[in-house]
Amino acid sequence: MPNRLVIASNRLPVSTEIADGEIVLSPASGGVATGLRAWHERSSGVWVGWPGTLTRLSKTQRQQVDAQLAARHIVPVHLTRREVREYYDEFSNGVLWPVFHYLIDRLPLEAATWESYRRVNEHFADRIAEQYQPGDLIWVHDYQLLLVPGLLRQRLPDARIGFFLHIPFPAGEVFRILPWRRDILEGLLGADLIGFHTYSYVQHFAAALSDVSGTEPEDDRVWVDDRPVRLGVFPMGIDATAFRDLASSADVDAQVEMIRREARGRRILLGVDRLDYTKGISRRLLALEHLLRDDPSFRERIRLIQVAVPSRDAVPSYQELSREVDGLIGRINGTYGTATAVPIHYLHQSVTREQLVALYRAADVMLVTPLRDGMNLVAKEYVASRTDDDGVLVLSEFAGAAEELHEAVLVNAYDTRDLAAKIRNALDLGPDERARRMRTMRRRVMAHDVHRWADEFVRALERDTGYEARATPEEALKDVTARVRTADVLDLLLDYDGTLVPIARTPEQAAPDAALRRLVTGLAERPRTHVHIVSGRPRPLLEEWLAALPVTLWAEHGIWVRPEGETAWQTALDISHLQWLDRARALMEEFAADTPGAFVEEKSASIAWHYREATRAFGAAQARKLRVALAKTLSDAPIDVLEGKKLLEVRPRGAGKSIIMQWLLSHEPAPTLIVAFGDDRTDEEMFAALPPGSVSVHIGRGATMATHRLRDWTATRNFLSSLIA
Ligand code: ADQ
Repeated sequence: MPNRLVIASNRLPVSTEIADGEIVLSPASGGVATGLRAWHERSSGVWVGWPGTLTRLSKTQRQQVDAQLAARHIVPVHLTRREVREYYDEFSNGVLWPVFHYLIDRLPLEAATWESYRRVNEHFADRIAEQYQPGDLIWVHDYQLLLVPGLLRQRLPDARIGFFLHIPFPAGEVFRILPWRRDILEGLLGADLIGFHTYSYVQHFAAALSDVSGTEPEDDRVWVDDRPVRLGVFPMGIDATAFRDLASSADVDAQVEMIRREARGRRILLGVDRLDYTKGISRRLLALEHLLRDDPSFRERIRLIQVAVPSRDAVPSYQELSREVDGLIGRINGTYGTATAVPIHYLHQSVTREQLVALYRAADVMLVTPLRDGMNLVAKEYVASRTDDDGVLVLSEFAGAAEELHEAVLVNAYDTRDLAAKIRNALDLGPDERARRMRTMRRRVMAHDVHRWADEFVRALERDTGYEARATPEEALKDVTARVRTADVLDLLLDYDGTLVPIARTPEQAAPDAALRRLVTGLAERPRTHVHIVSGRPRPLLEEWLAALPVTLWAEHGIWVRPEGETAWQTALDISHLQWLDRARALMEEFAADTPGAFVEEKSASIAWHYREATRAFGAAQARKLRVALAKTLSDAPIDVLEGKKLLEVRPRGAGKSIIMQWLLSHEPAPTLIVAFGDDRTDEEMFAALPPGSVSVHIGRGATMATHRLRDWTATRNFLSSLIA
């Protein structure tokens, strides 16, 4: 039995019409609707969305609509006219759409409708939360609902939430323009899985996170506190078999025949788009104009059929575009038409699926030339319909589909000259070459269809979030408490920063508070218990903070030890050969001077190069170079070069928190139980060296070899307090 799937999208998979006073719901034919319908039905879940403006309907009619929707497991989010204008027209389509498609000059000077956008996203989150049952998977769609995952996370902390973006995620530099950039990222990070059409969009999203919120994604995930948010590539497909089958139907055959006859020997170019300024229709027309002007023979040889579905008529820039396209077509037809034919046949309307497939099959060259497009399904529909292995696809480099359809004739859709040249190339391709390219693309489109897309996303969402750590969760520490109670000699190894106190920006902020001092003293006063504070900090600081407490102090990751009851520090490692330090320092300082934000930190027997304040990519690149330079310069020295969080460290070979174990086992009384706590890479070295039967506790998220895990430093303190009681 699959999990129930709760789908949320701005529009619903049905459209509402009134025929003879009766309400009729008919299935919508869009790609998303087709892809998800199967899951919607199979999982007996619900679909939450806006049913369109129903204010023209009477109250009884609206109740009828709601009842019919309910029968189809659809939950409507009704919006007022004003909400539709502000949330949908002005904000989603007037602000987000152009920015996500890199058309930032289309941004209105002032967009005051963010509040409305947020409120409607809240309506959606409320409706979804009402429907939610434990175990459900929630799948939220697209740019109209960017805040919904975060709003849902507040309402349903444990829900499994997925989000898919159907449009491009723009480069970080472009995304940053949005005044609400932080809110948007936070909204998205409410999800467990965020899906994009292409890998480039994932990279852009990762860069935006790093630039805007300083969150650093690792490979395919980013951590929000201790919750991983996975980022995935799910290129959307089409209902490929439906297109293939329709393409070979007799009805379509007849229509193809008609379209070709009507073209009277001219080669047919085809454009099929929503009338949207991202689709590159105007430049496509200009390219055609170049062809007709530069080579008059084309006037008798080609015809463009341009189908444009009216779209978003309420948004002013769409009205402008409509006028622009009308004007261009008028000019070109007026100039290059003859008494019997015009070069452009323009249909400003929606056509049926059958007519669409007939056009695809009749077209010698399909022009898919958006300036930006998340994926572009028209390109795939054309390929799936060409069961005759003929036809050429001219495809914009800036469509997500270009990352999959390499055999298309790829074009820079901004460059009208390039476009004209590529149309010529396309017309010149021989039949064998056309067949070879089309066959390869068709195999891909048939295999990666919309059903596979939906299945893969839902499966990924279902899968465990990949908490790759082997540590058992917090509750399991109860067994440890019992073992601690009965231990003859207990040694507690406590890392300091991140384990007992939160990670702080400055050393002053990391100083121990009174409660911590009491806690550590209490632990040390337990019978047969030895407490070790094991830190990477230098000796003077630890002394200042903790010297008065009855504990053993370890500084610089175990290089120095100050045993309980003594005042002098001893070295736990031979550090009399530190001649390499000067060379390491010189190199690190040179790199720091060349890398704004980077700095060198020196301790008594080690030296580190920090780059957390440097520009992200530059800092990382410089660190890679420095690593190579260090390895070369210090090849003869007894050292290790370690990589930490935004730092490179050089230290004596063999140094590290693992040293502590040799010391413990060679000093009386030897422990019968060791329990070690830590939060970072240096603590993993300590865990690795623990004798069998010891307990290791990792604090926080992320991969670890520890046997147990605690949520954060407060949980560590609570647990330690329970050992005293
Ligand atoms: P759209 O911008 O709508 O989708 P696209 O992917 O091309 O762009 O889908 C358009 C759909 O409308 C196609 O299925 C097409 O057949 C249909 N269509 C277009 N013109 C038509 C006409 N005149 N008559 C009938 N049908 C017509 C958004 C993103 C895309 C992304 C999809 C899916 O902008 O980049 O591919 O979502 O994620």
